[in-house]
Amino acid sequence: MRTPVRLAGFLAVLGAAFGIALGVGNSIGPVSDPASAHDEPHGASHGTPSDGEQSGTAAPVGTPGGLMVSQDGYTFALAESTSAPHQSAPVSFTITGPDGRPVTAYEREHEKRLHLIAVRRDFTGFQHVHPELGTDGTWLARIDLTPGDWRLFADFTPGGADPLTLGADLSVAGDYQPAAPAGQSRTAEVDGYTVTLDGVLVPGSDAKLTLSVHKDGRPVTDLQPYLGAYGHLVALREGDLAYLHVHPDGSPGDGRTKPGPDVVFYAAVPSSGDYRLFLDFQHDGVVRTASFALPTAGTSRLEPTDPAHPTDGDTGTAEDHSGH
Ligand SMILES: [Cu+2]
Repeated sequence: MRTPVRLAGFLAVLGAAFGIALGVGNSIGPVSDPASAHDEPHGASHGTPSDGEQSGTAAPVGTPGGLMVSQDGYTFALAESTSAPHQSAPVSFTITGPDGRPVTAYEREHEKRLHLIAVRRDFTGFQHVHPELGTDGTWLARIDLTPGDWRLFADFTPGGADPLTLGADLSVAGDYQPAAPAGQSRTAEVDGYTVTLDGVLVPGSDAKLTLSVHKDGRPVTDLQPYLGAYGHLVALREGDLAYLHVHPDGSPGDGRTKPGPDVVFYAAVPSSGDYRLFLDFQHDGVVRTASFALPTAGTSRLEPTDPAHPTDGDTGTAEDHSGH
């Protein structure tokens, strides 16, 4: 029996059980009850139409989120497509609906009506903010913008409609040097915290990713819930910034999920390639972001930089890491 198939089947069951299959497509309606939203993360809402039939090798159905500025009649309309570099720069936009008017009714997902992710295209900037909604449907966000090409992702669920992630470009004036590719990076240092990532991304399958938070060499066991979870993970595909919002396995207060040091996610990336991952976590009242670079199993130019994950393995390497 081929391990990847068995593993994929196992994870598919997990994904079905916890609703964590991340993925693509928007076939299933929104989770409208905020109290249950964390127990039914976006897998329920972003799952593929054929979750139950998906094999370990099948590519997810549909188009990943964030690649389009307009989809299903909804359009992410930035007031300005250029900006000066600025700390806490005001960025305003609307989401227009099928009737052409700004949407004013949203479902809450993870305690917020809209999640705005701003990423500089060379991955040197990442912010996850929650803009203010005006009564006329105009959103106002504050983002620290450095010169360069930015991609903004609006992750939201219009009232009575399916969840969407739309993407729009924002050019920030000024000279800049694009950062070189990161190489594989499974350890992040932020504000004295060390966060490690264990797991292997397998295209089209739920892959278990374990993020482990330490501070001063000790495991952090009192992570605080942030937006109803001990961590929020965004994965972006290098090359086109396809957007995947990944959610943790388990939520605070469910009787089985510990507040660290490990936070477990299941992520199904849509293709082979290199991915950047950004983890938001909260401790001592501060939300911090740890960033990682990770190729899919056995495929990437990034992989040789990490001898612990040799390039000659096929997807069978998933077995080596899935048991952690
Ligand atoms: Cu958010």
